[in-house]
Amino acid sequence: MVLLAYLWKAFLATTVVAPLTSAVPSGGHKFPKLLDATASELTAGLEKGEFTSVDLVQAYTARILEVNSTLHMVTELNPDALKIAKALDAERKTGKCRGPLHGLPILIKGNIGTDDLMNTTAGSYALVGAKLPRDSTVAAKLRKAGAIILGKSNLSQWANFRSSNSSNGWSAYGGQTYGAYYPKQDPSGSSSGSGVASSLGLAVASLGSETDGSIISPSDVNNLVGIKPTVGLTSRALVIPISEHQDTVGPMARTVKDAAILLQAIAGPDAADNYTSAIPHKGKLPDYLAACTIGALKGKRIGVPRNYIGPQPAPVAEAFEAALDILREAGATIVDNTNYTAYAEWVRSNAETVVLDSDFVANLASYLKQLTYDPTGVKSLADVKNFTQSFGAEEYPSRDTATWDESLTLNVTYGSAEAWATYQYNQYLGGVGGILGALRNHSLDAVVTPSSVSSGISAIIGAPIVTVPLGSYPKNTTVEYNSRGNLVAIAPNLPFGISFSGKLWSEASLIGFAYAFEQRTEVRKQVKPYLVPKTELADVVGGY
Ligand SMILES: *[C@@H]1O[C@H](CO)[C@@H](O)[C@H](O)[C@H]1NC(C)=O
Ligand SMILES: *[C@@H]1O[C@H](CO)[C@@H](O)[C@H](O)[C@H]1NC(C)=O
Ligand SMILES: *[C@@H]1O[C@H](CO)[C@@H](O)[C@H](O)[C@H]1NC(C)=O
Ligand SMILES: *[C@@H]1O[C@H](CO)[C@@H](O)[C@H](O)[C@H]1NC(C)=O
Ligand SMILES: *[C@@H]1O[C@H](CO)[C@@H](O)[C@H](O)[C@H]1NC(C)=O
Ligand SMILES: *[C@@H]1O[C@H](CO)[C@@H](O)[C@H](O)[C@H]1NC(C)=O
Ligand SMILES: *[C@@H]1O[C@H](CO)[C@@H](O)[C@H](O)[C@H]1NC(C)=O
Ligand SMILES: *[C@@H]1O[C@H](CO)[C@@H](O)[C@H](O)[C@H]1NC(C)=O
Ligand SMILES: *[C@@H]1O[C@H](CO)[C@@H](O)[C@H](O)[C@H]1NC(C)=O
Ligand SMILES: CC(=O)N[C@H]1CO[C@H](CO)[C@@H](O)[C@@H]1O
Repeated sequence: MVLLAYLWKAFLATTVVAPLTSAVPSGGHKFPKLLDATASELTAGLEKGEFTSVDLVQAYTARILEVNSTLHMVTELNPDALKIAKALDAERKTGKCRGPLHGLPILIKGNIGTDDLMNTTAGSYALVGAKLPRDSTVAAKLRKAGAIILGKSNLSQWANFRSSNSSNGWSAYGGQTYGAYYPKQDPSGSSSGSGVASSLGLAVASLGSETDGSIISPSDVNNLVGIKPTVGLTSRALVIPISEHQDTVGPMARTVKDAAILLQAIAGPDAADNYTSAIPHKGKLPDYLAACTIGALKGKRIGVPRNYIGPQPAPVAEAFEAALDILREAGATIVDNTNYTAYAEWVRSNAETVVLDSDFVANLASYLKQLTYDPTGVKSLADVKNFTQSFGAEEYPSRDTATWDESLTLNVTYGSAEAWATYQYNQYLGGVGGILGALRNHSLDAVVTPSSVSSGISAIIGAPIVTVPLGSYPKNTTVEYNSRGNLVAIAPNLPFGISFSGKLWSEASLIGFAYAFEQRTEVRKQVKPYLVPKTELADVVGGY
């Protein structure tokens, strides 16, 4: 193990990751560095009285304001954050601690509803000023766990369900988000701001949402751990939807343990989202933090679906093969070529598009119906489309509404027999013919893939994925742009990750595997952003 771990680090240092810069400064610095600070380090400081939650809010706010004008990752700060921090500090003083998130600032994606001074817009001016009857369930759970909702992060508008020629991380309301590992980096999406903010230490961690790739992909390119939970593990009540069959809310954090803590806080049954009634064991959750053990991979069978992975860029392919050796070294059996038998059919299929299109029309209308105040009067997708096409800042037609045009002309109605048959076809493509078939036929505990390809097959069956940093592009990489030509899609230093994917409700196992891999490789700390905010706790403690 020592030898392989050593080789791995040498491999990263020479070929994949930018060379190690000087180590974290030592000597008398008692505050954790905010770029990498973990929930448990910050909690230890809070408990010892070295700093307060008010200090944390001040420091993170200053960091956000340092970089937001360049990266546009946060659209709104919570005007109540300091007040909430004060109350939680006071509570801690009386000896009450709500748990591992008590007094820790968290950012949430701009489609996650809050009943407070912040707007819930999905990045659209159609929803600025709209009021909700209450917090979304996940936001309410965060508050109950003692987290401070520090602000709303920018996103690909409508969670990337509007346009065929927009760009990742752009919304009319929040502007264009950029990643921090290369100037004008494509932040991926749609949880773009959550990814950039978490990665730069602008909060302890963040929440994103995923329909197909929107947590995993921005975690992949922003050097983060992302958990895409099983659909139904976390409530979607009062989260601006795309599809009830595929949407899920999950954490984006710098370490597997922090992601596990956040998942624990937001998961669980909710009467307002009946998909959560499918959580096994009568809704009793596993202990996700306890699942983080160094021996988690021992004796496990991990598959490699080569046809699904397909050809990869050389640096990713090399790092991925080296990662398989790390997994073997950690005690896992790698089962190669656990291919998906329905792969070619899946590639040809448009069943996912049909499900999302028909869900969106109905699910958006039910979301809008719940608003207690709706200043633009939008009630339906047709209204939202009309608003978007006539409101200048929405940049129509430069950014078109092709996805909606398709949803509105599709004649497969939500709830119809045809919609159900299409959904069932997806259950075959991703099930017997896809990841579930491979898991069963080869007696696997999980499959691994590069994170750039992990989302699709799991998305259509609502299955979970955990991504963890794997490496970054080498110095001699040629810069490539996205299709709109406004973002850098490939460049030196851009991070990429590896994903563990499993059957429904297997989060605890996947978290364990990701942790066992993370602890042996520690890639996150070796890949450095080009732009880092300078404010640290030392700058704010006692300074107000
Ligand atoms: C961040 O920048 C965006 C784009 O300029 C802006 O819309 C937003 O208000 C800024 N957020 C904060 C918190 O300053
Ligand atoms: C929410 O939107 C309203 C209306 O534009 C604006 O006045 C308010 O400042 C926004 N809230 C925050 C926290 O930015
Ligand atoms: C689930 O909830 C939706 C909306 O609240 C409702 O229309 C539907 O009938 C419920 N389904 C079940 C199986 O309870
Ligand atoms: C799996 O897929 C890969 C890549 O397409 C192919 O080279 C390999 O032969 C396949 N193996 C099996 C067992 O199907
Ligand atoms: C479309 O929007 C315009 C301007 O906002 C409004 O005048 C018109 O009535 C709307 N049309 C429909 C069909 O909603
Ligand atoms: C996006 O697509 C629309 C509709 O086809 C087109 O009018 C517009 O010019 C396109 N935008 C860009 C930047 O190419
Ligand atoms: C949808 O439209 C197609 C062609 O226009 C037609 O063949 C099909 O029967 C329609 N389906 C439904 C459910 O109306
Ligand atoms: C799993 O085995 C079943 C039964 O033999 C087969 O139909 C299916 O294609 C297999 N799926 C995968 C992904 O191997
Ligand atoms: C970058 O350098 C590596 C190792 O020297 C080499 O294998 C690779 O071909 C180079 N890539 C480019 C794009 O020049
Ligand atoms: C609310 C707000 O400040 N919106 C800004 C979002 O970003 C765009 C483009 O940068 C600005 O034009 C908006 O004013």
